[in-house]
Parts: sequence; structure tokens; C-alpha cells
Amino acid sequence: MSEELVQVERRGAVGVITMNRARQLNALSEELMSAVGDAAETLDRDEAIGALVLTGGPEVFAAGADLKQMAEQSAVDMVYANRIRHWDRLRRIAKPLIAAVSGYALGGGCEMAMLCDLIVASDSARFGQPEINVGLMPGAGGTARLTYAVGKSVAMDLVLTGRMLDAWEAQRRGLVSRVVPRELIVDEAVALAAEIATKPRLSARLAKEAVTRAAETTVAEGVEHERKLFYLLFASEDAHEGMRAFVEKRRPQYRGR
Ligand code: CO8
Repeated sequence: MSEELVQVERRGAVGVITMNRARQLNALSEELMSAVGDAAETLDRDEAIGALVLTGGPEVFAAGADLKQMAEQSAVDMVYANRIRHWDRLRRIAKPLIAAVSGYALGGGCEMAMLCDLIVASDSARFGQPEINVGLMPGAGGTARLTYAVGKSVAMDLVLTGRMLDAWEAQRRGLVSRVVPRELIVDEAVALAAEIATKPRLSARLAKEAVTRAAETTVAEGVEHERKLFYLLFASEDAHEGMRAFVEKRRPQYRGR
């Protein structure tokens, strides 16, 4: 089941996870989310991989949690099903994780993209939290992460009306870091991930952890946490190698230690 729902590809030091349920607009069923989580965790453990890309390819990222699976669920069913754990698995990935979004990224799909470390969008990307139109509201971190990304007023606008942001507005608002042509969405995201994968691995891992903490807590807590991780890097061989190589005017040789 897992192999059919996601494709996993290793392009050099980049692991690419492609959701493969396009006929249902990659609606995030229990099975699809489980397969994405399995793939992400496998790549996270793979020493040959330095960064990950999560995509649905050029057509669609994901049109949200699978409404067909949830339509008849009670609150008690939802508690026991604990579908939210799948989104939490992505949150715990330690390596840099890039969302390559083309087409719809709605509801749980938008929340999935926002859980990634940064979003590269194609010019056909559409972001939104349209749950209100089906009597719901965001449930996988959307109200908090969207508000952090675009500010309260725009987040309210999107969450209360269900309207979508196109790629350019999403970039202007800070939700998206880069916009690329639709047909290049995966290649551009992989190129960016490949660049990140060349960086010293511990720096990337701890810098990701620090930015994530800063995004989810107060400035004071973010700064405090950053300081500890900064000092921790002085215990790494790569930090000394990087600084010495700079002083000695040579290329650094990083070992991920
Ligand atoms: N769930 C299930 N099936 C879906 C979903 C979805 N979210 N979105 C699309 N599909 C299916 C359609 O039912 C259709 O299937 P079929 O051919 O079998 O009828 C197929 O995909 C194609 O969709 P459309 O025919 O509707 O395509 P259109 O191009 O006409 O419309 C839209 C595209 C506008 C994206 C439309 O499909 C749509 O509005 N989809 C629903 C979007 C939505 O409401 N998303 C939010 C869902 S709720 C959610 O995500 C909560 C997240 C909280 C997670 C917490 C975990 C528990």
C-alpha cells in the first residue's frame, strides 16, 4: 500500500517524497499520511541523505484531510483514531524538509506544507484553510502556524472565508520563500535541498531546531535555546574545521561530526 501512495526517490543527498493520489487531489487519507510519515522517517535515518523534499508533483500538493474518511466520524472516533499523529511525525523530522507546492495546498495540505521548514511554490500554487466551508476549522496547527506566517488579519481572512492565496500573494505575505515555474517545481526544490545538503549536517540540524523553536515560542525562549545550540556546535569537529579552513584560506572538509 505504502509504495503505491508515495514514491520515494534518492537524488544524490536529497530524498524526495512524492504523494501519489492525484485522482483524489492527494486527499490526506490515513493510509497516505502513514506512508508519508514512514518515508520521511526512513529518509531522516539515512546517513546518505542531507535534506528532504515533500511534494505532490506539478499538479497538486494536497486538498486537505480526506473528508470521505472523516464525514461519519464522531468526536470519540476522532480522538481514538488520532489522525493528527501523522502531522506530528513530520514535525519531528530532524533534517531540513522542504515543501514543493504546486496546485492546491488546502486545509490539512496547507498545514502539512507549513510543518515543513520552508515552502517553495510553483506559480500555480493555491494555499488556503477552507475547512469552514464544510463546517470545520483548521485542526493540524493551521490557526497557529498561518497566523505566525502571515499575521492575524490575513489569517482570519483566510480561515473565516476559506479564500485562497495564490503563489505571489503567499510569497508577499511570507508564507512562501521562492516561486518557480510550475514545470520546474520539483527540480528547483531538489536543487535548493541539494545546496542545503552540502552544508555541515550538525549546523543544519541545530539551526533548523533553533528556528523552529523560535517560531513556536517567545523571542526570549528562542534566543535562550539558540545560545545553547550555538555553544553545542563548538563541540563539533565540523565547526572547528569550518573556522580553521576560513582562517587558512582553504576549502573545508566536513564529516558530519
Ligand atoms: N477529501 C476527500 N476527497 C477529496 C478532497 C478531500 N479533502 N478534496 C478533493 N477530493 C476528491 C473529490 O471528492 C473528487 O473525488 P471524486 O472524483 O471521487 O468525486 C476528486 O478529489 C476531485 O475533486 P473535485 O472534483 O472536487 O475537483 P475540483 O477541481 O472541482 O475542486 C477543490 C477542487 C476546490 C480542491 C475541491 O476538491 C475541494 O473543495 N476540496 C475540499 C477542500 C477542503 O475542504 N479541504 C479541507 C479538508 S478538512 C481538513 O483538511 C482538516 C485538516 C485537519 C487535520 C487534522 C487531522 C485529523
